[in-house]
Amino acid sequence: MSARPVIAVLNGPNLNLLGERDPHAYGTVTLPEIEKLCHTAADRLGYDLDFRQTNHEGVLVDAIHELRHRAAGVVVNAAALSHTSVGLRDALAVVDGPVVEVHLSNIHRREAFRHHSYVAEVADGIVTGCGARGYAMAVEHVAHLADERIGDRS
Ligand code: DHK
Repeated sequence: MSARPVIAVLNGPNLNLLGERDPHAYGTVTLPEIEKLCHTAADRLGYDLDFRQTNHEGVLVDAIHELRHRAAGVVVNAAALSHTSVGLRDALAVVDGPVVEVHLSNIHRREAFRHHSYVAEVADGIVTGCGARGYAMAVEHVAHLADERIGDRS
């Protein structure tokens, strides 16, 4: 078992199609490439990475339950579920560590139905519109918040 704390990065529906899906909105970077960016950021900050993607709301809720005590921090791009899922919001509300929401696109510059996020109501921070780099920024910020909570480990 790893001695290093874990940052979880959770991805919701359709994000497995990054690279081919609406590149104007989401860019051309694929999810495996985003995982590498997150891994590099987490590793540099002394964290292991648990990176997941699912197209199923219940699977995402189960993953959050599983990680709620184990993860030092959670980064989440719930994708379309951000705008619809109270269940996901309620699951994130019981996570012990900090939660940072990330979106590739700037959800506030898009259709009105994307402007509200249930996840935002329980997030400690939000990165939106910074593309794939936003994931690395979110990992960095959640690590910073986790470090503050568990005492600076340096
Ligand atoms: C990804 C999605 O799939 C959309 O449903 C969200 C988000 C925005 C993103 O920008 O990463 O509205």
